[in-house]
Amino acid sequence: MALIGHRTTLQEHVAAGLRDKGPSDGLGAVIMAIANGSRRVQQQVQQAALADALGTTGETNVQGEIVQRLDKASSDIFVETLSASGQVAAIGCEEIERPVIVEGDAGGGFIVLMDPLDGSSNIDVAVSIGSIFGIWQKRPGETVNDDSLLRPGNEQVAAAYVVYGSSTVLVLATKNNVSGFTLDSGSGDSGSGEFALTHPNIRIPVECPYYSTNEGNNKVLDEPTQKAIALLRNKYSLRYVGSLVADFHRNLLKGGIFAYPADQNRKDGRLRLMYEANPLGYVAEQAGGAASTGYERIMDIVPTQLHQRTPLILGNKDVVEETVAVIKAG
Ligand code: P6P
Repeated sequence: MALIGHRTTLQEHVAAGLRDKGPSDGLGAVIMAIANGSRRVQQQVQQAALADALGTTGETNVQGEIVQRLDKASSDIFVETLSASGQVAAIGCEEIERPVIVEGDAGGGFIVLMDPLDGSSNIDVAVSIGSIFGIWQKRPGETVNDDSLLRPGNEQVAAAYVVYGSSTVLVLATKNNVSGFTLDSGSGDSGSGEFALTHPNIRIPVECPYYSTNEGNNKVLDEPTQKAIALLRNKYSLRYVGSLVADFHRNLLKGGIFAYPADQNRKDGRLRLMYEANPLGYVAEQAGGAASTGYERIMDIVPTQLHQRTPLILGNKDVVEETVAVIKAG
């Protein structure tokens, strides 16, 4: 039996929440395109896990092909669903070097930057992975080109991520609202295939039990950053699965801070500004949290390259601010 029962669906939430929002009217279609794509990606992620079991026969081409295919397959799925929405003018994607410009009148008023499958290397150890989306509104009358995608995060109109874990949860952030929807995939035909509202009005908790960072990098951090991480280590419990969406989702719901600072080997940090830090920074801020490079607000960065990287300190606002203060103090 479908588990939806009386729960609000994503479709209903979007229809009610975005109705008569003027230029955002098409935003609902963009969000549903993300939802429809993530339903298909979730199925592929499950199959990949099964294929990986087959892969234990040592046929690395199956496992390698599946994972490689899965990154590209996820990208293809979301490019397809977003383009078909009729509301997207251009798409930037971690898997695609150049922006996808949706030609002709098929293109709409929105620009989407995405990491279609972040952390796919974790599939073969069954660790949660995710998809991340930042959504901007095309400038009025603009004919989009590659530079149209280089917008600061503070101009986003919405952001979303999907975590493919013990359940599949789509978290949607619009102005002053962050809500989570769980996919009722069921088994076989039993699931409704709908995303049901399970986490209404998410606010990142004031308490901060967790910090998430790769402690293996500590030796290559500069001294001020080492000092900041030491303070986190002394105060909080370490929770780090090495999958950005999973680490962020736990911290968003339970309270916590995620830190991937720059280091000697990664002068600009490891994570990507446009389709990781900006969207998750938007979600964090709309839920009462914060996102910083350690020196400035992530969403104030004026991007120069589609795939540029950034240090990222993300989560509970007070703890982000304390951490930034220690780094800045030198
Ligand atoms: P490290 C996954 O490959 C990823 O891009 C993020 O999801 C994750 O937060 C980070 O890299 C983990 O990096 O260096 O700790 O393995």
